[in-house]
Amino acid sequence: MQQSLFDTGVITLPQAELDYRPDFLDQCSADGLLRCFRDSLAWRQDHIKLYGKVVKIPRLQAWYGDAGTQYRYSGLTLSPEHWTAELSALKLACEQACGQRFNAVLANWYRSGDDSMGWHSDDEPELGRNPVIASVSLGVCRNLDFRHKGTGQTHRLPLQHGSLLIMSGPTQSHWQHGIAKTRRVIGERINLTFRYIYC
Ligand SMILES: O=C(O)CCC(=O)C(=O)O
Repeated sequence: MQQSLFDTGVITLPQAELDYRPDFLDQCSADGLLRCFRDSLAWRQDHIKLYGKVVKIPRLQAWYGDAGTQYRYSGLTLSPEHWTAELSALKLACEQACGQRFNAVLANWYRSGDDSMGWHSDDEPELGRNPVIASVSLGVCRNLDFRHKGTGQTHRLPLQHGSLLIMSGPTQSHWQHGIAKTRRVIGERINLTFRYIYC
């Protein structure tokens, strides 16, 4: 796995557009938002069917958005909770950073190194072609791994507390991404991916 500990700004990978901003939020705001989201979002333990068996997804998640935005994956459909003041403010900051409107956010809470997210692309039809995804990370640093769908090339990007990663252009068509389990990490992490859902 190719790894750069110091990726910042535009990350050059073939058929991807990635812009990583480690200092998007200052320490104090990032600490406050981590506490606020952990304590106040409508966290749910969802289940999916995997090889015919119903299993817990290995993290908690929450879906917020405008009326009518739904999140569908692996046979699961989430209806949106109403925006909170803190989520709306963070959405606005992401919109300003990306020059793009968002109308929904998926929040994931990785309670420890045992929680993870499997390889996938954010390529559901309701995201449209070449979606812009703004990904804010809070809490312990976890590695986001990328794998090219054609060549198998990989890249590892550690996502720091308070950082913003913007994925855009053809990234979702050509790459998968995921968060592997780790024995190293004991702390928690919350990630928020702001999206625009066509509904
Ligand atoms: O936790 C992360 O950084 C990844 C989240 C993600 O892949 C997603 O929400 O689709």
